Amino acid sequence: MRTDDEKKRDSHRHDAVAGVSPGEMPEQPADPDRRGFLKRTGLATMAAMVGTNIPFGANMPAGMVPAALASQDILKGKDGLSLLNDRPVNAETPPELLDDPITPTNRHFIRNNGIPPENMDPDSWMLTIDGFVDNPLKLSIADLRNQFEVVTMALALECGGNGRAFFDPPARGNQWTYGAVACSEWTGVRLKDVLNKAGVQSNVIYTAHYGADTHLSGDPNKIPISRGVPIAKAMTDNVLIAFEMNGEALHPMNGAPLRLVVPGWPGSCSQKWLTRIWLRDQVHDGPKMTGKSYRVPAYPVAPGDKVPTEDFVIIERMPVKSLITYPANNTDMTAMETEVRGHAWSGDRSIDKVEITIDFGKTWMPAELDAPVNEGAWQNWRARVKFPMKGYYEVWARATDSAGEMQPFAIDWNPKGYLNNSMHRVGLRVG
Ligand SMILES: Nc1nc2c(c(=O)[nH]1)N[C@H]1C(S)=C(S)[C@@H](COP(=O)(O)O)O[C@H]1N2
Ligand SMILES: [Mo]
Repeated sequence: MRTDDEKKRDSHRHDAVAGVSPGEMPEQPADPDRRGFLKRTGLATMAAMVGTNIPFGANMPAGMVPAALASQDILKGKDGLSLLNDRPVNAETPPELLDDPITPTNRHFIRNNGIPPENMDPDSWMLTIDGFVDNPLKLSIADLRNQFEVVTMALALECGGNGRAFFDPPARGNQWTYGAVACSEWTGVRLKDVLNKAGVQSNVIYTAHYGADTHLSGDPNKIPISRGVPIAKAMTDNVLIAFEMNGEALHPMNGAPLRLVVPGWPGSCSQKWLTRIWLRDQVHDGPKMTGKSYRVPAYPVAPGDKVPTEDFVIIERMPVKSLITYPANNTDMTAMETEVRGHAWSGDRSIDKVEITIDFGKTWMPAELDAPVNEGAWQNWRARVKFPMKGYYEVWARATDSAGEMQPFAIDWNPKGYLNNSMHRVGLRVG
């Protein structure tokens, strides 16, 4: 039995967790071992771990993890990401740290809806393929490697809510700025090949994806997220069931040991900690598929408009967008010229051109643009700019895709703050 005092301290602890209302908090912490460890850890040990004494340590609620340690631990194997939330973990990458043509694992953002599983053992991991298939399959990761062609592709993943922070009126949810996007190199097997082996029946219209992460509430009957895609998308060549990221095992926060990678569509389609793909004869209706989740109004709305739920449609491809990764915003530079570079992408399409301006959009110059290394990868671009005199400049970039769609200057507002593909602006003090 816990004493009242302990209960009070526990509820205090819950109140202190960012982004989760106390009502949503589990009765039991998700990671009892770690909690137990910290409970047994005295103030002195905690002080040693943070590297100095903790003057108000006696006031710390029972079981509280010092925030400085929590983020180090959560962001282990990541470098320079900003933590938006620690329960669930959400972290984005500042644009200037996304400068590499292929995003290293330590710079790949994290977007969790629930609590990652404790067991991520690749040797015992099993993937089930079932529903309307001729031969339901149960495959280990070794089976996937042995029975199907293993491919490596650079694939762009962007959260549907990337850029939400710039909506006005604001939209609730993670306040992503620019960095919930990445293009790492993924190794795995084509989803299409696995589905063909299972034998997709003619009535299948949608996939349904399941992972091993658990609901924030701690309720084992609830799952944090289960999304799917139309079967035609699932059968394209660049949708992978991946077991390696940049030539190594997946990072635990990026879905180890097995995940889907569905490039060009909202990141939420790319189920992490993947355990099951269920083939359905209806549009999937799992958590975060229905209501207003990952949906936008079927028609343009004015900022602040209330839109009835039945007028929302599921987001499919992500819109044309670009990012300036060099120089960083707010750079003081002595030289009167610089290279400007970044990436551009558009779901299921390629980029035709990227243009930049240094005069607030009066004149635009084309950037040099690379072809994608494969379908589904972002495209790298660069330009040389000369500044006519000392002063403050903004570099803006805008991409146009193969269907002729161009990034807008201003946000196309929607109630949940998805799909912000407005131009990226970088401010520089020159000379
Ligand atoms: N099982 C599971 N898969 C998931 C999620 C999740 O919470 N649980 N989040 C999704 C969302 S919303 C995004 S944007 C991507 C993010 O992938 P990343 O964390 O590897 O960057 O994972 C998707 N897959
Ligand atoms: Mo997402």
